[in-house]
Amino acid sequence: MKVSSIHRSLLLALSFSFDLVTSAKAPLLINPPGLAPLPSLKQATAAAAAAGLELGNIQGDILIGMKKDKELFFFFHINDVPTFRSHLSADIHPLVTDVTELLSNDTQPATLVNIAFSQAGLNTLGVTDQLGDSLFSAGQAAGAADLGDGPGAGTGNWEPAFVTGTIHGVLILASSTTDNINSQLASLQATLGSSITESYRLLGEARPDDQNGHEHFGFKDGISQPMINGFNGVINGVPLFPTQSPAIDAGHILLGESGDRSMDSRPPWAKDGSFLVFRQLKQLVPEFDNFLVANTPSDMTPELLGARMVGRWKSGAPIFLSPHADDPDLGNNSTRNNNFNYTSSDPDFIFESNQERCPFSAHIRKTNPRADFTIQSPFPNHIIRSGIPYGPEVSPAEAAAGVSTVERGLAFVAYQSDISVGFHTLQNVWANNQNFVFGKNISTNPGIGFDPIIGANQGAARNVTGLDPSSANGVITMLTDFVVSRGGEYFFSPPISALLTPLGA
Ligand code: N7H
Repeated sequence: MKVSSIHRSLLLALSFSFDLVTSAKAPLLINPPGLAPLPSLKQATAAAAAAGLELGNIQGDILIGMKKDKELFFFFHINDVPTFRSHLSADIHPLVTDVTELLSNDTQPATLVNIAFSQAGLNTLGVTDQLGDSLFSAGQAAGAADLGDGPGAGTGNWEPAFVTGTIHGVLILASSTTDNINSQLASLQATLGSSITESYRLLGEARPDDQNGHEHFGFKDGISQPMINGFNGVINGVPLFPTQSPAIDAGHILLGESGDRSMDSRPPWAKDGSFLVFRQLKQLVPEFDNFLVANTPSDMTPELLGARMVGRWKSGAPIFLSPHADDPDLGNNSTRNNNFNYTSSDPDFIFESNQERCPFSAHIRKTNPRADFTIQSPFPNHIIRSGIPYGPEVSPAEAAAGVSTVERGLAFVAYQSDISVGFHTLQNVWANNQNFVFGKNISTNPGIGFDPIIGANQGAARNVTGLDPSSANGVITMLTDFVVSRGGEYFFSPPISALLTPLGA
């Protein structure tokens, strides 16, 4: 065992024995009913052994998903490279939380610590190896207009810190309390001193009470995630969670693993890292609610219109399985709420044209077309979503006026091994492209419109079809975006070993 591994194991054992003599601590992760299941530590260990995956070298946030309670994104700029590199090895490396630690309350730290670097950050650290992803290398601001962000060159609504390309890295701190996060951050800042400066920070918080696990429009989020071989996918030919999305090879998310399309061009030290797409997506909640009321066709309710825009009811129940009314039992049941692929055994159901159960443009169908997508099967365009809501609840005054006066939204995080195949295809090629049609629908449905939730047209109007089940070709024109990009950055979340070499010193 390497010295660094002994150090990490010792810390883990100490924190574990400390837990034994103190009262039960609050779990680090939330677990609202209906969210994508995590494996037990035993299941994950068996899956990893079968697939040859080293879960202890993978940063925890990559495979955990949208189950954080409080989460701080602390963006930083490196001023003093030698000092930062030595602290990265000596002080940050032992703290970084791996996947296995998060799978049991006994081994979870009080605060998850993960770290990732932009291309500018890797350049600053003197790491010259190319990771093999041109979007990562260019940085997110360079492609803002391409993502549909607007106005103008794309960065008009962006948070200034994201525009300049001077963010070198992000520390991700997550816990059950903001006090824990603040004390972990204070300790890290005391250690790192002036070797870094803060560029920007965003605090995410799971919503309270019955909205726990729901994003700000009110829909349960984090339900559908790809199952990963070597973690929660297929073990020795048997799916661990057979009613979930089909399992994909770990290399769709992790560099250098089976399924990574650019496996041969990755530097060896980057194996088991993942590209982290961060986006601060502002949500105009009272405006969205008003839009639903004002635009509901006479044969629908605002709730149904909203559900058809998303593809799920607020409870998480998929409209494809429950097309006429919400079904909270279905929404809460993770063995049923993701068990569909838009096909049906009903002989009257014409798959190529039927939008009665779910519009082709619905957000979850645009971003994961399931059996619609026959051009390539299985298709490789998958991401693990690990974001969290940010900003306060809508106040009674905002709801009454129908106008947002404070910012709230989704701190969107997506992990994948290829940004172009993952996030960028979902946003640019599918959500923003009103003429994109999936394999099964090519002949009958040219031009299904934008994704009504995240489809973006640089602030200009967006047409959406299929929202009214009785008029599939009817067009609803959306003059306002209810999700507005405030920018972001592309990062690389390295394997934990790389924090020693080549990133540390
Ligand atoms: Fe989306 N929403 O509340 O409407 N998303 N999303 N997303 N999203 C999903 O299945 C939402 C965004 C995906 O496998 C649900 O977890 C909001 C971006 C994918 O069936 C809900 C924002 C991208 C899925 C939302 C936002 C994606 C998904 C259903 C921004 C990628 C899984 C719950 C503020 C570019 C699809 C669930 C599947 C699901 C919402 C952003 C992608 C409720 C409000 C930017 C792949």
